[in-house]
Amino acid sequence: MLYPETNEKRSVISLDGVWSFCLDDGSNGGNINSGFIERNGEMIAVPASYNDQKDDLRFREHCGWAYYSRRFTVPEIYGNERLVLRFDAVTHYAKVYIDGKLVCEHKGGFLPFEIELDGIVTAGKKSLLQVAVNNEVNHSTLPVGNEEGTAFFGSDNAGVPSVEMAKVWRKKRNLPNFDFFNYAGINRSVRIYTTPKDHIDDITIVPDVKGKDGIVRYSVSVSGCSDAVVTILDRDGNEVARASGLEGEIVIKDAKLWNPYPGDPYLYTALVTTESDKYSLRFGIRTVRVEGNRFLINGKPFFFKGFGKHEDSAVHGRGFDLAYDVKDMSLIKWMNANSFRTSHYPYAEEMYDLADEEGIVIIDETPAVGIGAGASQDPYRTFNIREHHEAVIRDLVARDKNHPSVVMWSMANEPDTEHFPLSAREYWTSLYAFTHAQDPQDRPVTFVCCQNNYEADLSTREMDVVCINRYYGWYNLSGDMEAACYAWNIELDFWQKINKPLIITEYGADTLPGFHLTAPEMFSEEFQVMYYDLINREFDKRDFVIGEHPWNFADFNTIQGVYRADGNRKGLLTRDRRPKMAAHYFRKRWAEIPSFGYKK
Ligand code: BDP
Repeated sequence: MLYPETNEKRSVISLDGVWSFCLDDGSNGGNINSGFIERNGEMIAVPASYNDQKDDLRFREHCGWAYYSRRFTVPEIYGNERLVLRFDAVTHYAKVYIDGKLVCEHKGGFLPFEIELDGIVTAGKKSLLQVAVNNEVNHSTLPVGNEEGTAFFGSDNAGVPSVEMAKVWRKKRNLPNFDFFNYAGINRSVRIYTTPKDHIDDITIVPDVKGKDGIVRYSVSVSGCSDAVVTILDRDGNEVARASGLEGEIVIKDAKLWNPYPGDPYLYTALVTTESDKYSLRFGIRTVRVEGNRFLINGKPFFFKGFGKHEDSAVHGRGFDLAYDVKDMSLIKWMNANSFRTSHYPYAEEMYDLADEEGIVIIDETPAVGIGAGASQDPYRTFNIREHHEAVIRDLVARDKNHPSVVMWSMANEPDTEHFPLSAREYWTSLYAFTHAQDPQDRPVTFVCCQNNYEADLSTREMDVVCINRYYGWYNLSGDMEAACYAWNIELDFWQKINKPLIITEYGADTLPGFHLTAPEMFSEEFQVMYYDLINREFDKRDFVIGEHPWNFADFNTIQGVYRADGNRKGLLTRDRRPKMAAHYFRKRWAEIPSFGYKK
């Protein structure tokens, strides 16, 4: 799927701004009741989550439908163009109405969807756009919500079994099976873009390297056009190669490769023109491959220094904020990191563009978090998620396939693979094959595991790279770093025998900025540094540990509960991006660890 672009043939009309908004009172069920919306409408900013824009628990805790509404007019000059309405992300379920007519439904809160406006909107005439948004999470959504009545880290049940408690709750509520706030609404931009009627639908680029040359296999899908010319421009805009045809192979002599930070992330532009349309796509030439227990980028062993992150900031919630994205990129480089995982959902497309530009490597994750955790029945047989999971992977790959920064797909975070190991293995290995088949670049595929009984888990070892989240020294063996390092070594002995590359995708300790101790105990800044320093020394002894991603880049908001004071505090940075001592610790450590060749 192409990102909207303005050029000689196309233009973009932004529908971001202040919309009218109201929460459902349970009576409308996602259907548009214009009287209700008009009576209750109040101002809301788009894009942004609605939860923290108002000073009222009703917005924070809302569960169910909410309605957005605004009017727009497409300028008359676009009368002969194809018009497409694009939502970059609406969380988690959207019903889109134009002039009272339902024109689209979309499930999944983190990927774009589009509506062709031909026959629905007339240029020069005012239209009414209304969006019903549902934020419910359950056993058929990704991320997964709990249906049995237990909130993750929640404290509602005060001694009463939560199943009983659920019966007496008067209010419908979400019980997320994940540890980030269930921010909802129109979280990313809304636009109408124009293209000529005969147009380019999609472009796929598959780069390779042969000796000194770059090889670019491409395909262009079109509607109404019969041919395409692909011109490759270098960074300065000079033509370096050209081909015609809807698919083909282009050789770039003495190509410059896209290299991770602090190397040069060289980007070329593929300028695609047809009889009527034009689109320019930036891409990089690089290879990605797993060999033995190495992760090779451009044939060289790469070491992942970076983070699990979140899209999370004050007021915006999970709403798109370009300034935060630019700032985060700057901080990633400031800490001498080279990578991050889009934990626990696909991020805004603009972030991947920045990563391409800066040479920051991405592990691209779906929103499949919380599958089965704590479930009493086999989730792979009882949850209705497979079809949706495949749709999300298909759309994720279709959106992000051309980004050089994306080097691996993560199908999920922390599913249960321990209690129903055989059906888990069947689910994950078949989804692994499905994901590989979707990707024209055939990047490595994984999911992120967090099973205390890792020997019982039969799925993680089947992935291209073993990714594990572990909290020895925090949730278990709390504060006892000697025992934590011992436990790490027992586990690493196990993974060593599996003989695959391993990335520690999460480890961390909640830390209150400004809380200092001379003898480091939990929650102090000194403890966080000690925790990482002692554990990292153990990782350094193992060649197959090819990456360390402390959890988390920054403090973030989550569901309230006895484990959480003002959110999850495991950030190396505060929520407003100020460094804790551990940020300085990693900045120094990673300055001495090269992106390539750290582990031979
Ligand atoms: C991990 C989860 C992550 C949590 C983290 C924590 O993957 O989403 O925020 O634990 O508890 O298990 O801090």
